[in-house]
Amino acid sequence: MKLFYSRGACSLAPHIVLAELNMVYEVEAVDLNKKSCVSGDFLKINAKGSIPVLRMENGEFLTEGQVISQYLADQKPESNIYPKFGTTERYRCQEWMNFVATEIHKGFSPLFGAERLFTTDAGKTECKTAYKGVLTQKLNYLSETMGENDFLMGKTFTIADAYLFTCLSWSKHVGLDLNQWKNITTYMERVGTRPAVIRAMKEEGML
Ligand SMILES: N[C@@H](CCC(=O)N[C@@H](CS)C(=O)NCC(=O)O)C(=O)O
Repeated sequence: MKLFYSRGACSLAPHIVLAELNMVYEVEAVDLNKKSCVSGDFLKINAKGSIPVLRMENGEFLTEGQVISQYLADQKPESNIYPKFGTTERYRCQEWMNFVATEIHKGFSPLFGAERLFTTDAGKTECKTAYKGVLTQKLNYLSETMGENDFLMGKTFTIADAYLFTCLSWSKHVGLDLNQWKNITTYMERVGTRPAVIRAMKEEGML
């Protein structure tokens, strides 16, 4: 299997999942500005132009990070990284995955995109301030709900944690100080010291 990624981007989440599952995999970096990679024109791999993309064992390409992580976890159901089919926990995990995708991941997007989307400095600043406010509300909710739990699902690390950790690691790039949420900073340290997380970050040249 091969994961197409961009350093530190949302593709880090399935990368962490690959490492957590100790799968045999390769990674290939994508230049998102040029839409190119060593394999050639990235748009031929994913016409949507976005990472992550997984080339599965059968040679097909699978896109959408949430789905890639679920697919990978289902290759090793004994791993506990994603609750078993038919359990309520599985839907709780999907509930977190969807929250991270739509509220946290896409909550960060305007903070990165403001430079491109707005022409005036005032517009850029207003956009960033507004979206930092929205993200702050989501993180208030997250901090209160997680409490002092080790992980989103309680005691067990799941694919939702790989995704949340990835998105929250962007805070430093957009001037959002996580120190205002002690539960979240402790969580980031806990997840950030997992061997598989360190491995994936090293493979992306982040450490
Ligand atoms: N719907 C996709 C979105 C992934 C996404 O937002 N990827 C970003 C990086 S974090 C990207 O590739 N941006 C470049 C682009 O879309 O041109 C998913 O959930 O996997």
